[in-house]
Amino acid sequence: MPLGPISKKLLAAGATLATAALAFPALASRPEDGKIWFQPPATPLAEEVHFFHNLILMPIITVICVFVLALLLWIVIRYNSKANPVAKKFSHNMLLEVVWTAVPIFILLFIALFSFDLLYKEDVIPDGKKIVYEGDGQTTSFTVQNDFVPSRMAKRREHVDVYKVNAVTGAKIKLTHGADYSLEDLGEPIVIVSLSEAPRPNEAVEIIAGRTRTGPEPFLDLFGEDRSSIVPAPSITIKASGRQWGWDYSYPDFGDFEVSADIMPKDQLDDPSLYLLAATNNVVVPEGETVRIITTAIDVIHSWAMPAFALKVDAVPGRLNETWFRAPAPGMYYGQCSEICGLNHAYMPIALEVMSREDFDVWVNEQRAFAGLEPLFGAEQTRFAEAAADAAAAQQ
Ligand SMILES: [Cu+2]
Repeated sequence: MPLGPISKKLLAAGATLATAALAFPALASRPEDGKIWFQPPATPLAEEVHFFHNLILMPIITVICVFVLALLLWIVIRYNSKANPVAKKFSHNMLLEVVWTAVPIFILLFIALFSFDLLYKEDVIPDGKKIVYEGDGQTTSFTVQNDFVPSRMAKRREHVDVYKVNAVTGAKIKLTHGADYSLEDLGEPIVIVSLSEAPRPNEAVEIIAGRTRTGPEPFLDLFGEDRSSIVPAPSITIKASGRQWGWDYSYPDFGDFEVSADIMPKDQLDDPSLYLLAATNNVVVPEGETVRIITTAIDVIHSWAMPAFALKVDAVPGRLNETWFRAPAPGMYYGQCSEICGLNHAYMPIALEVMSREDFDVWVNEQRAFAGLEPLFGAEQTRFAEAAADAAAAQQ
């Protein structure tokens, strides 16, 4: 059904509202005094959560509140004992009862469409895989092993993203399905990606296959650009253990060294406004990589929360919960324990530092040294050497 001018206007107003809400004054990724609303979203998934809140939930809640208030006022004015001294005696109205049961069901189903999608994304760890092919100026056809579990196989064109990367500058361009490439054998063990133009020798083709796609997509396919992308599987797992009163982080992929984070005392802070947010140690992750967070607790239930990532996962003794995020731009991101866990609940800050992979490797080596372990990353073992090896392996 084509949209009428009024609904088009409404949608445009909604899109403007969303842009305004998303472009709220740039704050640091931390709570600030006197502010309301969310912290700005730092990850694509957080942007989706904001979209759900700002453009789906808020309008529905507002309409319901205004409607119920109007009904109440109407009844108070029209049917009070002065205005309506003789009340009618009927007690049922079939049509009305069916309507007031059915309408809320449809409203909830509509909300569920969006919210189940988000819940699923936050709960299921991404399993996307990235394959890089060097261009040779001739080859236009590339293959992807579709070796996921059957329910997670690449079956639709949304399950495969293709980029062209300039090997010299590192500039990355997302290619368009149909115009720049076509996909064959989706849902089969090997998917074939055919480019309309062969990548040159100084170019590479990056293919990402997987089912977890995050980031804003055009609203109803009408407004906004498509900034969504498939999320690669986590390259790092961090275990966060809550305890009264702090967090212990261990890095099982890098020798299981542990970092303890307690509250930074007020008199040791350079910036006093960071009191209750800064910790004695930061939990550190590398920029752009997918991080799996596993939470547990050693005494009572705590909750690991990072508002800028729209993440909150309970840390329950004797149990492991997990979630994930894609590390945003380098910087500090602050959260706090978000389950009332006892007397010093307010004194369990979560300070997360995102740094470049090179700095992260140095940090890992330092932490391993503190734990009495050999360095893991040497000059020849950086990410670039690994990436080059991967690319070489993929070519064979
Ligand atoms: Cu706690």
